[in-house]
Amino acid sequence: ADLVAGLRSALANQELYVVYQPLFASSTRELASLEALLRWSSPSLDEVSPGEFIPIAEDSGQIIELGAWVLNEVCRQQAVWQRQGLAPTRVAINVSPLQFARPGFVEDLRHLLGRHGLDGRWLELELTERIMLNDLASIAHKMRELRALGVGISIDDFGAGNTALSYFFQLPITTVKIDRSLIQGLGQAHGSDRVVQAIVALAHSLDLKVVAEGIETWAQMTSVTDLGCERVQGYLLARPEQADVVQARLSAKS
Ligand code: G
Ligand code: G
Ligand code: NA
Ligand code: MN
Repeated sequence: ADLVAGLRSALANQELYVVYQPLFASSTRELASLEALLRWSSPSLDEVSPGEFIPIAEDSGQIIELGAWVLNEVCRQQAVWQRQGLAPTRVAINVSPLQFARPGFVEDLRHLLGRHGLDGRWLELELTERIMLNDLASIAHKMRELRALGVGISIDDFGAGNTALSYFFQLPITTVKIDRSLIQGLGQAHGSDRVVQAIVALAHSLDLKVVAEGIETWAQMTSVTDLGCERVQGYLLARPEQADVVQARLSAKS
């Protein structure tokens, strides 16, 4: 299938939408924030997963347009929810390294926030270690500008790759999301408990919040809570949900 041509018409024909997966406080299980996840419902290809089309969009350069669409869509939705008087809740957005590397990235985001009348503190950007392909000084500069807008910055899929921890901790990040593969290894012989413990200790020494992602069992839930992860996310607790389902959660919270 020609996914590149498909993506081109997806943008034009409104085949893209965003779902939101809740994150919870591990101690109280209260809703803490949301992660926006892109979906593509193609009439000819059915549901194509982002795991499939994001890499293609990165190769073709379409990720810039797609990424801009997601940012706008999330800001629009946030503004709608806030106008309805729902409890303001932060939404995290996955950002491709190519999108983040663009010279106008922060300026564009500033304008977007202004256009939607949204305070930057209701947004968070999720970046992976692939961001390190860029020059560290320029990454740090952009991150400082984002923090000045109130925008949170999390490192996604942390522990999945082999970038030195020390690199990340020179950057003004706010949150570390521990990769699902480490969570799945908890409680097993030669498991990842000590690695998670070390990440949590380092993160807390730098005042960073820790999210355990990919929680699928109560055993994992208990482990990560005991290990000091303050936020949890995963199919056990909630799947990615359509905006109207999330809206009901927000109403219950207000
Ligand atoms: O939602 P799902 O588990 O199928 O996502 C698969 C991958 O696609 C994940 O790595 C996720 O971070 C990524 N992804 C989902 N939505 C977006 C998006 O809006 N932008 C980018 N750059 N990646 C996304
Ligand atoms: O790379 P990133 O962490 O952004 O990937 C997010 C993807 O992980 C989403 O597409 C989401 O559907 C998926 N996901 C969320 N929770 C779970 C879970 O508990 N188990 C698994 N296998 N995938 C999950
Ligand atoms: Na993510
Ligand atoms: Mn992740």
